[in-house]
Amino acid sequence: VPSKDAYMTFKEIEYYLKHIGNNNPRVELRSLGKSHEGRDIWLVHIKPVTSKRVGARIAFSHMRKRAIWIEGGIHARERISPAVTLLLIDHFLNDFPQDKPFDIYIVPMANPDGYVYTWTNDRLWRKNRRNNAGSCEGVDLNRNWDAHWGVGASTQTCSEVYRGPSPFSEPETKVLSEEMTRLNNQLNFDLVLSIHNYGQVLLYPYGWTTNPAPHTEDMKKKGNVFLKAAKAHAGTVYTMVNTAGGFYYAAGATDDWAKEKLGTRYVYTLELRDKGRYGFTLPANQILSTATEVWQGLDMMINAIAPEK
Ligand code: 0X9
Ligand code: ZN
Repeated sequence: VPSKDAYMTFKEIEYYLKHIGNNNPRVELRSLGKSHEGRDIWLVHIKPVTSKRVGARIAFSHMRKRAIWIEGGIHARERISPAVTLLLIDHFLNDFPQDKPFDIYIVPMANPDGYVYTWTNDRLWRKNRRNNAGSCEGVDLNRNWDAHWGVGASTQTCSEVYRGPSPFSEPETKVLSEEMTRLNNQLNFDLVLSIHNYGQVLLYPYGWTTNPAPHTEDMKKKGNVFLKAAKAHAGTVYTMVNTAGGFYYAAGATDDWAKEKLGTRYVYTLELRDKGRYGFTLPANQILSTATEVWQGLDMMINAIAPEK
Protein backbone atom coordinates (compact mmCIF):
# COMPACT_ATOMS: atom_id res chain seq x y z
CA VAL A 1 0.00 0.00 0.00
CA PRO A 2 1.37 3.44 -0.86
CA SER A 3 2.29 5.70 2.02
CA LYS A 4 -0.56 7.70 3.53
CA ASP A 5 1.45 9.80 5.95
CA ALA A 6 4.73 10.54 4.20
CA TYR A 7 5.70 11.54 0.71
CA MET A 8 7.44 8.69 -1.07
CA THR A 9 10.75 9.01 -2.87
CA PHE A 10 10.90 8.03 -6.53
CA LYS A 11 12.63 4.79 -5.55
CA GLU A 12 9.84 3.96 -3.11
CA ILE A 13 7.22 4.74 -5.75
CA GLU A 14 8.92 2.41 -8.22
CA TYR A 15 9.17 -0.28 -5.59
CA TYR A 16 5.44 -0.06 -4.93
CA LEU A 17 4.56 -0.06 -8.64
CA LYS A 18 6.68 -3.12 -9.33
CA HIS A 19 5.16 -4.83 -6.33
CA ILE A 20 1.57 -4.41 -7.55
CA GLY A 21 2.68 -5.12 -11.12
CA ASN A 22 4.01 -8.49 -10.01
CA ASN A 23 1.33 -9.41 -7.50
CA ASN A 24 -1.99 -8.16 -8.79
CA PRO A 25 -3.47 -9.92 -11.82
CA ARG A 26 -5.54 -6.85 -12.66
CA VAL A 27 -2.45 -4.67 -12.98
CA GLU A 28 -0.23 -4.38 -15.98
CA LEU A 29 2.82 -2.17 -15.39
CA ARG A 30 4.69 -0.84 -18.39
CA SER A 31 7.47 1.66 -18.93
CA LEU A 32 6.54 4.04 -21.74
CA GLY A 33 10.10 5.22 -22.14
CA LYS A 34 12.79 7.17 -20.37
CA SER A 35 13.12 10.70 -19.09
CA HIS A 36 16.09 12.92 -19.98
CA GLU A 37 18.08 11.40 -17.12
CA GLY A 38 17.05 7.86 -17.98
CA ARG A 39 14.27 7.21 -15.47
CA ASP A 40 11.23 5.22 -16.49
CA ILE A 41 7.85 6.83 -17.16
CA TRP A 42 5.57 4.17 -15.71
CA LEU A 43 2.06 3.40 -16.87
CA VAL A 44 -0.28 1.41 -14.65
CA HIS A 45 -3.11 -0.27 -16.50
CA ILE A 46 -5.90 -1.42 -14.19
CA LYS A 47 -8.04 -3.92 -15.99
CA PRO A 48 -11.76 -4.15 -15.30
CA VAL A 49 -13.10 -6.74 -12.90
CA THR A 50 -14.47 -9.56 -15.01
CA SER A 51 -15.31 -12.36 -12.63
CA LYS A 52 -16.88 -10.81 -9.58
CA ARG A 53 -20.29 -12.21 -10.28
CA VAL A 54 -21.33 -15.25 -12.23
CA GLY A 55 -21.90 -14.18 -15.76
CA ALA A 56 -20.16 -10.86 -15.36
CA ARG A 57 -17.47 -11.78 -17.84
CA ILE A 58 -20.04 -12.59 -20.47
CA ALA A 59 -22.07 -9.49 -19.73
CA PHE A 60 -18.99 -7.29 -20.04
CA SER A 61 -17.98 -8.76 -23.35
CA HIS A 62 -21.13 -7.31 -24.89
CA MET A 63 -20.56 -3.86 -23.49
CA ARG A 64 -18.62 -1.14 -25.12
CA LYS A 65 -15.26 -0.59 -23.47
CA ARG A 66 -14.74 2.43 -21.35
CA ALA A 67 -11.42 3.99 -20.55
CA ILE A 68 -9.97 6.61 -18.26
CA TRP A 69 -6.55 8.24 -18.32
CA ILE A 70 -5.12 9.87 -15.20
CA GLU A 71 -1.82 11.72 -15.19
CA GLY A 72 0.04 12.73 -12.03
CA GLY A 73 3.33 14.35 -11.19
CA ILE A 74 3.96 16.41 -14.31
CA HIS A 75 5.04 19.29 -12.06
CA ALA A 76 7.86 18.20 -9.79
CA ARG A 77 7.10 20.20 -6.64
CA GLU A 78 3.40 19.29 -6.52
CA ARG A 79 4.09 16.22 -4.39
CA ILE A 80 0.49 15.71 -3.38
CA SER A 81 -0.31 14.84 -7.02
CA PRO A 82 1.67 11.57 -7.26
CA ALA A 83 0.79 10.78 -3.63
CA VAL A 84 -2.94 11.00 -4.39
CA THR A 85 -2.53 9.29 -7.76
CA LEU A 86 -0.86 6.29 -6.09
CA LEU A 87 -3.68 6.03 -3.59
CA LEU A 88 -6.17 6.17 -6.46
CA ILE A 89 -4.53 3.03 -7.87
CA ASP A 90 -5.06 1.32 -4.54
CA HIS A 91 -8.66 2.54 -4.42
CA PHE A 92 -9.51 1.41 -7.95
CA LEU A 93 -8.05 -2.00 -7.19
CA ASN A 94 -9.66 -2.53 -3.83
CA ASP A 95 -12.85 -0.59 -3.33
CA PHE A 96 -14.06 0.98 -6.52
CA PRO A 97 -17.74 0.03 -6.79
CA GLN A 98 -17.36 -1.06 -10.36
CA ASP A 99 -20.28 -2.39 -12.31
CA LYS A 100 -19.06 -1.07 -15.63
CA PRO A 101 -15.98 -2.35 -17.41
CA PHE A 102 -13.59 0.57 -17.14
CA ASP A 103 -9.99 0.25 -18.22
CA ILE A 104 -8.11 2.71 -16.07
CA TYR A 105 -4.70 3.99 -17.14
CA ILE A 106 -2.66 5.86 -14.57
CA VAL A 107 0.70 7.60 -14.90
CA PRO A 108 1.59 8.42 -11.30
CA MET A 109 4.89 10.12 -12.07
CA ALA A 110 5.15 11.95 -15.38
CA ASN A 111 8.24 13.95 -14.40
CA PRO A 112 10.58 11.66 -12.42
CA ASP A 113 13.75 13.74 -12.96
CA GLY A 114 12.14 16.88 -11.60
CA TYR A 115 10.65 14.96 -8.69
CA VAL A 116 14.03 13.52 -7.70
CA TYR A 117 15.53 17.01 -7.98
CA THR A 118 13.00 18.31 -5.44
CA TRP A 119 14.46 15.81 -2.94
CA THR A 120 18.13 16.42 -3.75
CA ASN A 121 18.42 20.10 -4.62
CA ASP A 122 15.38 22.34 -4.75
CA ARG A 123 12.07 21.47 -3.08
CA LEU A 124 10.22 23.98 -5.27
CA TRP A 125 11.46 22.80 -8.67
CA ARG A 126 8.62 22.62 -11.22
CA LYS A 127 10.02 21.70 -14.65
CA ASN A 128 11.79 18.64 -15.98
CA ARG A 129 15.60 18.54 -16.06
CA ARG A 130 16.43 19.20 -19.71
CA ASN A 131 19.89 20.63 -20.18
CA ASN A 132 19.22 23.90 -21.98
CA ALA A 133 22.94 24.47 -22.54
CA GLY A 134 22.76 27.73 -20.63
CA SER A 135 22.40 28.84 -17.04
CA CYS A 136 18.94 27.38 -16.51
CA GLU A 137 17.67 23.86 -16.82
CA GLY A 138 14.25 22.46 -17.49
CA VAL A 139 11.13 22.70 -19.62
CA ASP A 140 7.64 23.13 -18.19
CA LEU A 141 6.11 19.86 -19.35
CA ASN A 142 2.64 21.38 -19.08
CA ARG A 143 3.58 23.92 -21.76
CA ASN A 144 5.24 21.44 -24.13
CA TRP A 145 2.21 19.61 -25.58
CA ASP A 146 1.36 20.17 -29.21
CA ALA A 147 -1.82 22.16 -28.69
CA HIS A 148 -1.50 25.85 -29.59
CA TRP A 149 2.03 25.57 -28.26
CA GLY A 150 3.29 28.98 -27.24
CA VAL A 151 0.26 30.87 -25.94
CA GLY A 152 0.80 31.86 -22.29
CA ALA A 153 4.18 30.17 -22.17
CA SER A 154 7.72 31.46 -22.26
CA THR A 155 10.51 31.22 -24.82
CA GLN A 156 13.06 31.92 -22.04
CA THR A 157 14.90 28.90 -20.70
CA CYS A 158 15.05 30.42 -17.21
CA SER A 159 11.29 30.87 -16.98
CA GLU A 160 9.22 28.54 -14.81
CA VAL A 161 6.90 28.16 -17.78
CA TYR A 162 9.51 27.62 -20.50
CA ARG A 163 7.71 25.85 -23.33
CA GLY A 164 10.78 24.03 -24.70
CA PRO A 165 12.43 24.30 -28.13
CA SER A 166 9.53 22.68 -30.01
CA PRO A 167 6.21 20.91 -29.30
CA PHE A 168 6.86 17.50 -27.76
CA SER A 169 10.59 18.22 -27.63
CA GLU A 170 10.65 16.44 -24.27
CA PRO A 171 10.79 12.66 -23.95
CA GLU A 172 8.30 12.79 -21.07
CA THR A 173 5.51 14.51 -23.05
CA LYS A 174 6.40 12.65 -26.22
CA VAL A 175 5.93 9.16 -24.76
CA LEU A 176 2.76 10.16 -22.91
CA SER A 177 1.15 11.64 -26.01
CA GLU A 178 2.11 8.67 -28.18
CA GLU A 179 0.64 6.17 -25.75
CA MET A 180 -2.50 8.25 -25.26
CA THR A 181 -2.97 8.45 -29.02
CA ARG A 182 -2.47 4.72 -29.43
CA LEU A 183 -4.88 3.78 -26.64
CA ASN A 184 -7.45 6.37 -27.63
CA ASN A 185 -7.60 4.89 -31.13
CA GLN A 186 -8.57 1.55 -29.58
CA LEU A 187 -10.65 2.61 -26.62
CA ASN A 188 -11.78 6.20 -27.00
CA PHE A 189 -11.14 7.75 -23.57
CA ASP A 190 -14.20 8.83 -21.64
CA LEU A 191 -12.21 10.91 -19.22
CA VAL A 192 -8.75 12.44 -19.16
CA LEU A 193 -7.65 13.93 -15.86
CA SER A 194 -4.39 15.73 -15.07
CA ILE A 195 -3.68 16.12 -11.36
CA HIS A 196 -1.82 19.13 -9.89
CA ASN A 197 -1.84 21.41 -6.91
CA TYR A 198 -2.71 23.87 -5.47
CA GLY A 199 -5.95 25.91 -5.30
CA GLN A 200 -8.75 23.36 -4.91
CA VAL A 201 -10.02 24.04 -8.40
CA LEU A 202 -11.42 21.78 -11.06
CA LEU A 203 -10.45 23.31 -14.39
CA TYR A 204 -12.13 22.56 -17.69
CA PRO A 205 -10.61 23.47 -21.07
CA TYR A 206 -9.55 25.42 -22.92
CA GLY A 207 -6.52 27.10 -21.47
CA TRP A 208 -5.43 28.67 -24.74
CA THR A 209 -8.66 30.49 -25.61
CA THR A 210 -11.92 31.47 -23.96
CA ASN A 211 -13.82 30.01 -26.92
CA PRO A 212 -15.94 27.24 -25.43
CA ALA A 213 -14.66 23.71 -25.92
CA PRO A 214 -16.99 20.99 -27.25
CA HIS A 215 -19.17 19.44 -24.52
CA THR A 216 -18.60 22.30 -22.10
CA GLU A 217 -22.05 21.82 -20.53
CA ASP A 218 -21.38 18.11 -20.01
CA MET A 219 -18.02 18.84 -18.39
CA LYS A 220 -19.63 21.38 -16.05
CA LYS A 221 -22.41 18.97 -15.09
CA LYS A 222 -20.09 16.11 -14.26
CA GLY A 223 -17.67 18.54 -12.65
CA ASN A 224 -20.41 19.56 -10.24
CA VAL A 225 -20.94 15.92 -9.34
CA PHE A 226 -17.26 15.77 -8.41
CA LEU A 227 -17.36 18.96 -6.33
CA LYS A 228 -20.36 17.81 -4.34
CA ALA A 229 -18.99 14.35 -3.56
CA ALA A 230 -15.52 15.67 -2.77
CA LYS A 231 -16.97 18.09 -0.22
CA ALA A 232 -18.90 15.34 1.53
CA HIS A 233 -15.78 13.70 2.99
CA ALA A 234 -14.03 16.47 4.93
CA GLY A 235 -15.90 19.57 3.85
CA THR A 236 -13.19 20.63 1.41
CA VAL A 237 -14.54 23.15 -1.04
CA TYR A 238 -13.39 22.78 -4.62
CA THR A 239 -14.55 25.30 -7.17
CA MET A 240 -14.86 24.82 -10.90
CA VAL A 241 -13.77 27.28 -13.55
CA ASN A 242 -12.91 27.47 -17.19
CA THR A 243 -9.14 27.65 -17.44
CA ALA A 244 -8.67 30.59 -19.79
CA GLY A 245 -11.77 32.39 -18.54
CA GLY A 246 -11.29 32.10 -14.79
CA PHE A 247 -7.75 30.92 -14.08
CA TYR A 248 -5.20 32.08 -16.65
CA TYR A 249 -4.27 31.65 -20.28
CA ALA A 250 -1.76 28.89 -20.89
CA ALA A 251 -1.46 26.55 -23.85
CA GLY A 252 0.59 23.43 -24.42
CA ALA A 253 -0.94 21.54 -21.50
CA THR A 254 -2.20 17.97 -21.32
CA ASP A 255 -5.84 19.02 -21.07
CA ASP A 256 -6.11 21.15 -24.22
CA TRP A 257 -4.23 18.52 -26.20
CA ALA A 258 -6.59 15.76 -25.03
CA LYS A 259 -9.61 17.89 -25.82
CA GLU A 260 -8.47 18.90 -29.29
CA LYS A 261 -6.32 16.06 -30.52
CA LEU A 262 -8.04 13.10 -28.87
CA GLY A 263 -11.51 14.60 -28.81
CA THR A 264 -12.15 13.37 -25.27
CA ARG A 265 -15.49 14.52 -23.91
CA TYR A 266 -14.54 14.86 -20.24
CA VAL A 267 -11.21 16.58 -19.74
CA TYR A 268 -10.10 18.29 -16.55
CA THR A 269 -7.08 19.54 -14.70
CA LEU A 270 -7.58 19.13 -10.97
CA GLU A 271 -5.73 21.45 -8.61
CA LEU A 272 -5.65 19.72 -5.24
CA ARG A 273 -5.31 21.25 -1.75
CA ASP A 274 -4.79 23.68 -0.36
CA LYS A 275 -5.71 27.30 -1.03
CA GLY A 276 -2.28 28.69 -0.30
CA ARG A 277 -1.50 28.20 3.37
CA TYR A 278 1.02 25.46 2.62
CA GLY A 279 0.72 25.37 -1.16
CA PHE A 280 3.23 23.04 -2.76
CA THR A 281 4.52 21.93 0.64
CA LEU A 282 1.19 20.55 1.79
CA PRO A 283 1.90 18.53 4.98
CA ALA A 284 1.96 14.79 4.51
CA ASN A 285 -0.73 14.31 7.16
CA GLN A 286 -3.18 15.64 4.56
CA ILE A 287 -2.39 12.95 1.98
CA LEU A 288 -5.08 10.52 3.03
CA SER A 289 -7.96 12.95 3.37
CA THR A 290 -7.01 14.67 0.10
CA ALA A 291 -6.94 11.31 -1.66
CA THR A 292 -10.21 10.27 -0.06
CA GLU A 293 -12.11 13.36 -1.20
CA VAL A 294 -10.69 12.89 -4.70
CA TRP A 295 -11.73 9.26 -5.03
CA GLN A 296 -15.15 10.00 -3.60
CA GLY A 297 -15.53 12.73 -6.19
CA LEU A 298 -14.19 10.55 -8.98
CA ASP A 299 -16.34 7.55 -8.13
CA MET A 300 -19.47 9.67 -8.42
CA MET A 301 -18.23 11.39 -11.55
CA ILE A 302 -17.32 8.11 -13.24
CA ASN A 303 -20.66 6.60 -12.34
CA ALA A 304 -22.39 9.64 -13.81
CA ILE A 305 -20.39 9.32 -17.03
CA ALA A 306 -20.76 5.55 -17.35
CA PRO A 307 -24.36 5.29 -18.63
CA GLU A 308 -23.60 7.58 -21.56
CA LYS A 309 -22.00 4.88 -23.65
O1 0X9 B 1 -0.28 26.17 -15.04
C1 0X9 B 1 -0.46 24.94 -15.04
O2 0X9 B 1 0.18 24.17 -15.73
C2 0X9 B 1 -1.53 24.35 -14.11
N1 0X9 B 1 -1.50 24.99 -12.82
S1 0X9 B 1 -0.23 24.75 -11.80
O3 0X9 B 1 -0.31 25.72 -10.73
N2 0X9 B 1 -0.36 23.32 -11.12
O4 0X9 B 1 0.99 24.82 -12.54
C3 0X9 B 1 -2.88 24.56 -14.73
C4 0X9 B 1 -3.05 24.04 -16.12
C5 0X9 B 1 -4.43 24.25 -16.65
N3 0X9 B 1 -4.58 23.96 -18.04
C6 0X9 B 1 -4.17 24.80 -19.03
N4 0X9 B 1 -3.65 25.95 -18.77
N5 0X9 B 1 -4.39 24.40 -20.25
ZN1 ZN C 1 0.96 21.89 -11.79
